[in-house]
Order: sequence, then structure tokens, then C-alpha cells
Amino acid sequence: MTLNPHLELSPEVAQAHEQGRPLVALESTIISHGMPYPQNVQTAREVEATVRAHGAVPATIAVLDGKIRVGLNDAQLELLGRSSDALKLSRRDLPYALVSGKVGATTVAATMICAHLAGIQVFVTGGIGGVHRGAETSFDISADLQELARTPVAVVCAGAKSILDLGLTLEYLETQGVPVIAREQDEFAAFFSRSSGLKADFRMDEAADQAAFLRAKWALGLGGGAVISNPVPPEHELPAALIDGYISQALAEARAQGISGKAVTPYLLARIKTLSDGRSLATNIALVLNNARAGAALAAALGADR
Ligand code: PSU
Ligand code: MN
Repeated sequence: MTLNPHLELSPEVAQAHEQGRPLVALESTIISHGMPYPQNVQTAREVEATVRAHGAVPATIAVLDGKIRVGLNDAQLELLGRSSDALKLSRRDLPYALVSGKVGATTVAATMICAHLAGIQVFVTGGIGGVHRGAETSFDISADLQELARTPVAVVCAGAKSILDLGLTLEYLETQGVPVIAREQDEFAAFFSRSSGLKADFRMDEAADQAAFLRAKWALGLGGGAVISNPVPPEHELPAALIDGYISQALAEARAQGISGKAVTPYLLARIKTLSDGRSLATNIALVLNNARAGAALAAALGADR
């Protein structure tokens, strides 16, 4: 495979590629916009270590110095974690980040694009973007959903936050032909809580079954990705009633302040963290680590049959 000239693989990722070892992509917006410093950098390192401990090679993705970096070293993770002006990159923003030379953190959408360019089929994150509450007037629907429809990468996540309208998010994914596969339970996971009250499309607990599904999907030429919903471990779950109160308050504040566009999600995440006195952050970290285990297993299962 010839590598796209805008990509730069780290030595670890390049070697894994040559040896045909399973790779797991990781996003960087969760570092720059999703969590505060220094927990963001610590978590990024722990997630990478967890992927390695479970038999796969981590590839955290960001745009630095005009290159799409696939696999970041310690200094690069630290730079992203400390940066207060990193760009939040979705599909539309990637070329700008390359030509401007600015520091850019990739969202789910942009990470999927870069992972696919690098030949990586599995991507682990915390939660995906989705259809926002009130989208019928704001039109705020994350570009993550369109990306799932077009780019062939499986996204392992703890569902989506109920800052979003989860029912509409599932409807949108259905329309776009994106399968939602649930682990451990029949329901789509609700990020801080296991239960969303909404059924996922399929239940597959085993990585081997998820891998077989993906192979069949791609062999049919259907393209696009899939959502693998992995609920937060029960001991780290936050009660839905508690978190719902914080979410309502954060949403009301965002509306009152006229926050719009790509600033909405980072604003809500930061407010919920403050309102919950840091409890949301502890849950967020626990669920990402849990997703790293499931994602490494899936990458290994997919790789085993290449
Ligand atoms: N949801 C989270 N944490 C996050 C994000 C979403 O629980 O960090 C980030 C991801 O990078 C996701 C992006 O791709 O926010 C979605 O932003 P928007 O809603 O503006 O599309
Ligand atoms: Mn949006």
C-alpha cells in the first residue's frame, strides 16, 4: 500500500504495519477539547498502554506541523494536552489544518478518515457525536454520523451522551445504513449510564462475531463504518437522574449564552464536569479504558483473518 503523502506514521505504527500487527486508532479531540489537563494526557497514555496490554498497537491521530500524524510520541501528546488553541478538526477542516500548519485535534469524523488512509479498521473513543436536542430548529447534527455512513472504520464507544437526542441519533444512523452493535446488553449505551432505554440493532458480545459482521459488510461492498456500543462498567456508572440534571442545566446555559456550531459539545462537556464536581471525568476515563480493551480485542480478531 502506498501511503498518502500527507500522512506520517510513528516508528511504532510503521513497524506494526510492516509486521501486520493489529492497530487501533485513537482520537485527539478527546485530549484537547474533551478533558482538562493533566488528566487528558494521563488518560491518553493509559489508553495507549491498555491497547498494548491487550495485544494491539495504538495509533493516536492529530495534525501537527502540516502532517497527519498517526501515532504520537510523549511530547506530541503533551503539546495537544496543554494547547488551549488546538483546532477541533472534522471532515471539512482537515485540509485547512494541513496548509495552515496549526495544531489540530481530530474528532471522530476526522480520525475515521485518517485511520482509513492509514489502513486502520478499528478506532476507540469515549462517545460519538450525534443529533443534538432541538436539531429540528438548530440543524445541529454531528458530522460524525455522516462519516460513519461513508468511511469503513468500526468505532468502539460507550454510546453517546444524553446531551444529544439519542433516539434521533439512532434514527439518523438507521437512515444512513450504519449498524449499531451492542456489547453486554441489548440497549444502546448512554455514555455515563449503561441504559438509554433504546435498543441497539444487534447484540454481539464477542470480538470474533463483531469481526465476522464487519468482514461480511465490507465484502458486500457496503462501505461505511459501524458503531460498537460498549457500556460503562457498572461500578463507574453515574445515576441517570443525577447526570440528567447537570445536562439540563448545561444545555440551558449554552442556549442562554448563544453557544453554537462546533463550540457546543466542548462547552457542554466542560460544564458537566464542573457541575458534577469531577465525577463525570472519572466516569469518562473509566469508560474509555474499557473501550480500549474491547477495541484491541476487535482489532486482533479482524487481523487474525486477513
Ligand atoms: N462526545 C464526548 N466526548 C468528546 C466528543 C464527543 O463524549 O470528546 C468529541 C469527539 O471528538 C466527537 C466530537 O467527534 O466531540 C463531536 O463534536 P460535534 O458535536 O461538534 O460534531
Ligand atoms: Mn455540531
